Amino acid sequence: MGVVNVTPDSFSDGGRFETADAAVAHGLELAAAGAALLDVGGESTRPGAAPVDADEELRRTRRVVHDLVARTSIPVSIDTTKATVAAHALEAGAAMVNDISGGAVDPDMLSVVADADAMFVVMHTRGTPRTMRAQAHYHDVVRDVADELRARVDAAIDAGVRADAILADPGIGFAKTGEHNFALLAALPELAARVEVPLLVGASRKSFLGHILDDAPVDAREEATLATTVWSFMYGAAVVRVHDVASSGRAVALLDVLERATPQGMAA
Ligand code: PMM
Repeated sequence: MGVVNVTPDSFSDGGRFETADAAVAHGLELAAAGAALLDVGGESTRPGAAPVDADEELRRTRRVVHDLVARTSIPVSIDTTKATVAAHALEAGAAMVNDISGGAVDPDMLSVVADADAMFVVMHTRGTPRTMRAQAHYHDVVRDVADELRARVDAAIDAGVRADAILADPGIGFAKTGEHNFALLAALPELAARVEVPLLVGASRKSFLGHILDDAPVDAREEATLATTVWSFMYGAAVVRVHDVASSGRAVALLDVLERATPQGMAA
C-alpha cells in the first residue's frame, strides 16, 4: 500500500504533495512502482497534530481519489476517521476505507463502509493524535492490542462489514512507545492468530526507527523501513503501508526468491 498524503503537516512527507495535482502525480508514480493499493489521506495523524474539519479534508482528498481511481487499475483507499469523507471517497470510486480508529471515532463510519460493501482497515489506537501519547500503557501490549482490535473487528462485522473484507493493523506509533512497537512487530503471528483477520503493518519512516539509528531524520530511515517491510511479510503480514513503494518492492522481490530457495539452490 503506497501512501499518498495530501497534507501540509505529515511527519513523513509533510507538504510535499499538498496540492491535488502533486498528490495525483505521486499516486501515479507509486502505482507505476508496483503498489497494490493507494492510500489517500487528508488529515495528518502524527502525534500532537491538530484536527482538520470534514470540509477541508474533503477538499484535499476528493479529486485525488477520483483521479487516481480513473487513472490507475489498483484499489484506492481513503485514510480517514470521518464517515462523510469516507462516503464521498467511496462514491468517487474508492474501494477501501482505512480508519486509524477502526470505526471508533465516527458512529456512522461502520454503516458507510457496510453499505458500500467496501474493504475496511481496522487500526489500533487510543484517544486522538493529540492525546494518544498519554495512553501508551499496557498490561501486556500484544494481548491488549489484539483484544482491542478484535473488539473493533467484531463491531465492524456486527454493523454489516464483510468479515473477509477486513484487515487489522496494530497501529505502529499510535499510543505506543518504541518498545511497544517492537513488541508488536515481534509478535505478528500471535497477533494475526488472536485477531483472526489478515494484518496490515505501517512502520514506514516512523520515529521509533529513527530512535534506534541515533535519531536519524525521516529521510535517513529508508533502510530501516525496508527491514520492517521484509520482517512484516516474513512474519505473515498481508499488506505493508509504505511511502517508497519502489524500494519495498525490490526488497520483497528478493524475499520471494529467498522463500523459494532451497539448500540445493533456487527453485524453478
Ligand atoms: N500511519 C499513519 C497514517 N495512517 N494507517 C494505517 N492503517 N496504519 C498506519 O500505520 C498509519 C495509517 C501515519 O503515517 P503517515 O503520516 O506516514 O501517513
